[in-house]
Amino acid sequence: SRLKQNLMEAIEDDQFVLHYQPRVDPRDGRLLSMEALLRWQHPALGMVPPGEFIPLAESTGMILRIGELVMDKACAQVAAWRSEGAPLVPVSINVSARQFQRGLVPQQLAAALARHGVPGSLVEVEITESAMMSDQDAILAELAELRALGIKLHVDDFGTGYSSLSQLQRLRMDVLKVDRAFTAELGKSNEGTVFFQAIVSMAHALGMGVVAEGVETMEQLAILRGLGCNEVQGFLVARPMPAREMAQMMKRRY
Ligand code: G
Ligand code: G
Ligand code: MN
Ligand code: NA
Repeated sequence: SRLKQNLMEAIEDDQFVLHYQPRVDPRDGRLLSMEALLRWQHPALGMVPPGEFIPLAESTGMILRIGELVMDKACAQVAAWRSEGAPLVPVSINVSARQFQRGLVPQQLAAALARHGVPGSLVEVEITESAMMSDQDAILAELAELRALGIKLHVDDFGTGYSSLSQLQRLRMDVLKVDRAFTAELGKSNEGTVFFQAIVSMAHALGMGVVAEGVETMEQLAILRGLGCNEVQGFLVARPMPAREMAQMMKRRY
């Protein structure tokens, strides 16, 4: 297809860039970490959002090469920020089920960290809840290897799959990123808040942190602060932004 051809050119011509979205402490707005989000800057089509090309990249296997590029770009950026003297916070990258199925994630990421002289403690990996449940044994070994590199593990889109918190604890996941559908319910209904509260208290009891995704209103933020949610991410704080803007935010710390 045309899109597939374009995607192959994008890999060759390095048309991918990462944008970064901050995660802050809901108590004081302090910058704690950030998520790297892939963007495709096509010379004619402009900015193509990931929703329009990740599915094709996955079905064609191109996600394996693109995923490697993402790891390299994220580590290169951390190294660049470091040399500028910006106060660093961890950067999380998204890794899809298809990438984990190949079994190359730990060695690819270890290579990217080494190439750029970046410690594993500055990189985190997000894996969707559904991806983790599909092939537990194979993924378990890879997650253990990532952990050995000092990399923290986040469950992305938590609440949309069928995992139990005890399974996730067994997999030694560090952080639950609660899907934005649940954040959207905060303040609308009592059940929405109660649901979130139950997740936070169980996650904390099991030693996991909680990130709320898709925080868009002051009311959601206030509720999340009250529930003891560890980090918030969403348009209320900032949209995903280019590395240059992110550097300014890092220097301000807010
Ligand atoms: O940035 P945006 O909201 O448009 O991202 C849409 C989806 O694409 C999100 O679910 C996100 O997890 C996914 N995505 C963004 N960047 C990457 C990436 O680098 N690799 C993979 N596998 N998925 C990504
Ligand atoms: O699935 P994942 O969590 O990786 O998705 C991240 C995506 O969510 C990014 O593409 C980002 O643009 C989008 N996003 C981030 N903050 C918000 C928000 O507050 N509201 C909505 N609707 N989308 C958001
Ligand atoms: Mn994510
Ligand atoms: Na998510």
